[in-house]
Amino acid sequence: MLSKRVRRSALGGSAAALLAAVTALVAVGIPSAHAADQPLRDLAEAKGVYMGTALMASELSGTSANIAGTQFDSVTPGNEMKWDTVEPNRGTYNWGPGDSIVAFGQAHNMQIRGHNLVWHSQLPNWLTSGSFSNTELHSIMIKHVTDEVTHYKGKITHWDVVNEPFNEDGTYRSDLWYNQLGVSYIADALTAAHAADPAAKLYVNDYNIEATGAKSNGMYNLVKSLKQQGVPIDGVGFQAHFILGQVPSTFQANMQRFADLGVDVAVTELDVRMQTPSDATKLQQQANDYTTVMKDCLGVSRCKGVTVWGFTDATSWVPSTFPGQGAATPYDENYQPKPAYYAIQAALGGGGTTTPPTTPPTTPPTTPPTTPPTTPPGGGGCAVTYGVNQWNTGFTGSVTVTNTSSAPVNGWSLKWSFGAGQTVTQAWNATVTQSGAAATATNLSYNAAIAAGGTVNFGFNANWSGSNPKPTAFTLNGTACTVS
Ligand code: G2I
Repeated sequence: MLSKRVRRSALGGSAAALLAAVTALVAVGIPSAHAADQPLRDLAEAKGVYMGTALMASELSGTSANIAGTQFDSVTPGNEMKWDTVEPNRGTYNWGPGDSIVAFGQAHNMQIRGHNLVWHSQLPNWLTSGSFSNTELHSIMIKHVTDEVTHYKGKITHWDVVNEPFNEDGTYRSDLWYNQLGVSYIADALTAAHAADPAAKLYVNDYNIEATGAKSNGMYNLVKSLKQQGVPIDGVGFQAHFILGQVPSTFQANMQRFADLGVDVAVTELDVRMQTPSDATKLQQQANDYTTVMKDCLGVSRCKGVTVWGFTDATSWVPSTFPGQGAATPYDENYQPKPAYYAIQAALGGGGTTTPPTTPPTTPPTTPPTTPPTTPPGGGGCAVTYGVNQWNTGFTGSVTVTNTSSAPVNGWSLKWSFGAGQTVTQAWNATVTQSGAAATATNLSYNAAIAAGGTVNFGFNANWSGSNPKPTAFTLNGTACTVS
């Protein structure tokens, strides 16, 4: 209903009508893309689960690092612990990339999911073209598993020990491992991993096992048999690489039947891809899909957490693998949260309730302001909206800066003063520095320009105690802004 109204107005081409429609959206409480948010990780922890993301070593600084460290409490290396990276030559280990993910996770108090030890893909040439005997291949596998798990002993909470062992029909995948070693390679890899780090939770991980069906049955029978043999298996990872609108209705019940075998379950690589470009309807469907997955996990007491396979469309694996598809993650290519982000937040019990209204009260003040606005109407300047979502001793600040002048801004610095000792700890979409009460946000390279009439948004996390008054004055490049 609402989106149709917006579409008609936009097609009509009238700026006034579009503005009215956007105002209507805000007035009915649809969150702006930058509504202040309690981080997903805090919400997840309150529910007893973790909220994770895959990250690549190239994402450990700047905006991606800020968002990942702020919003997620578990990290899975996208590629950095795979065999081709870790052991590019036989017996020679390259720990640097994986270590960088571990260091980031530790610095941000995250759990770390090790991914992965034995897989059919991303294997080094020396291994795939070595023509090893079965006995030698077995010892190569055991040594690799033992050495990698030992290197990360005590640092990895969960290991994907065996990745993607099944065909779609539930038979074992015809790969190097199964073809030469038979199905016992799975038990042997798990046993070696357990010997190297008895505290790590050991998983078998696969895709297209989310719905009940042949492939899921294959995994089910494997887990059942491993448990019966006393093989150390702690969990099953459901990758959950979904297509828009196709989250299987049996997902929760399927996870539950695995849990009933006595193992944990986790959603390990969630994304929901669509034909690009995205539009409001698709993004809403995607949000619904994310909601479903979150609820499915929360509905199974042994579901330990959900990991998204990359949190931003900027670096998702999807477009290069499925040309014409993408937009699969909760943040867009500009690192702005999408409806899917808010869906995860709401499913975890957050959002809305503590967020102040984004629109001013409808009743005007009884007395007109005695001082004129600092910026004359229509004159050059800026407008700032400052939103807060606070809890215990922390809060997320969300700032929108509009360039109300008729000239573009190239490079910006926004200054304000905190009234009660608030201290910024992290920021995204800006660099925020603080000296005593004085805070300064400066642009990052990708959002330095603000067109005339344009806006930028940034956010930060901060500590507070006692009280948390909103700043009352902001300057943009030295010019006072109006504040709401
Ligand atoms: O394919 C999606 C995921 C399915 N489940 C297992 C995951 O490990 C897998 O992750 C993806 C990574 O996200 C991609 O980043 O695995 C792909 C390889 O199977 C990764 O792609 C590779 C590219 O194919 C290489 O060309 C590239 O050099 O990433 C490499 C490093 O950027």
